[in-house]
Amino acid sequence: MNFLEKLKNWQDLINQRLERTLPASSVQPKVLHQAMRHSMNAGGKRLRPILVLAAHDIFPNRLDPIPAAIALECIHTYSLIHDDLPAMDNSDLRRGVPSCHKAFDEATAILAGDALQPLAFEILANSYAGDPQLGLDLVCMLSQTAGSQKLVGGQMQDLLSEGKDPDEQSLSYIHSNKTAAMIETSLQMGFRVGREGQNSKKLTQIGRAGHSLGLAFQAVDDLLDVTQTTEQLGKDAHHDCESGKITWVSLKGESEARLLAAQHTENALQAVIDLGGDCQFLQDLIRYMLNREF
Ligand code: GRG
Repeated sequence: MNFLEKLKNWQDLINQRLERTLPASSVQPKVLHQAMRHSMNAGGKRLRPILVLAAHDIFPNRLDPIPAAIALECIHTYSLIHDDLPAMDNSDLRRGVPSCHKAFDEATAILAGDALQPLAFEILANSYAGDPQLGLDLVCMLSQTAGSQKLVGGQMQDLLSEGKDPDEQSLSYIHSNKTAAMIETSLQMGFRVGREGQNSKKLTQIGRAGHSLGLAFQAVDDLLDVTQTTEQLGKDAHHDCESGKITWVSLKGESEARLLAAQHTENALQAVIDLGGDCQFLQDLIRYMLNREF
């Protein structure tokens, strides 16, 4: 199977498992479950769950990495729903469809995001109950990454920096915590489920790869915001510059941002190769993420 076929297979697998895991739209309160499903099923790229599967695949074992992958997607999707709210980024479009508060209303969107968070931890606790230490480690990894010093902290600093003169230190903090932390944790959680998961040196090493990949991902995201159309992105294009956000492009310009994306990608690739194991798919995925168009 070539890279694109395997990628598509995994996306389908993740979507099927998400379908089975999310409460049905017919369960009370129906509107809440419809809102959760609206955002979850709107066609995200599923990059973070695929990174979980790719990291598990380096030293695979018989344990199932998909619950860890789905838990990450729940946290990621909640963060997108809340990010789109008028009090935050105020975006009307997400994943090619009206954002959750536009399709429903603000209160429902807040609650849909809220409900996806405990769901992530319930999935981990239930699915890895047979190996309690693994379950606890995964819960710790994901809760730290979703918390006030990573995802939420990065988002706070992003809001605080809006309209201010761009400065490199704030930008690094925002990108490291708002974006790279979730990508780093995706790789670490997938790796933790796998055969070498208790090797702390390798776990740190794959975290390094994830950090570099996350910074590359954000530099590409900043570039796509200025080079692509709203139709191509499935979310509002030119949103960053219009809302006065600091990005690599506003700070350094397009060609420097491109260089940065390539350098971080190279660092991620090297860190992955140094792990040993079968990392071909992950290497292909890292290159694919550099060249993505949406
Ligand atoms: C509300 C706590 C909280 C955090 C919000 C996700 C987020 C943090 C903000 C969205 C804006 C943004 C530029 C975030 C950086 C990470 C990023 C590019 C997210 C979008 O990820 P993709 O492109 O989205 O993987 P899909 O829809 O494909 O899953």
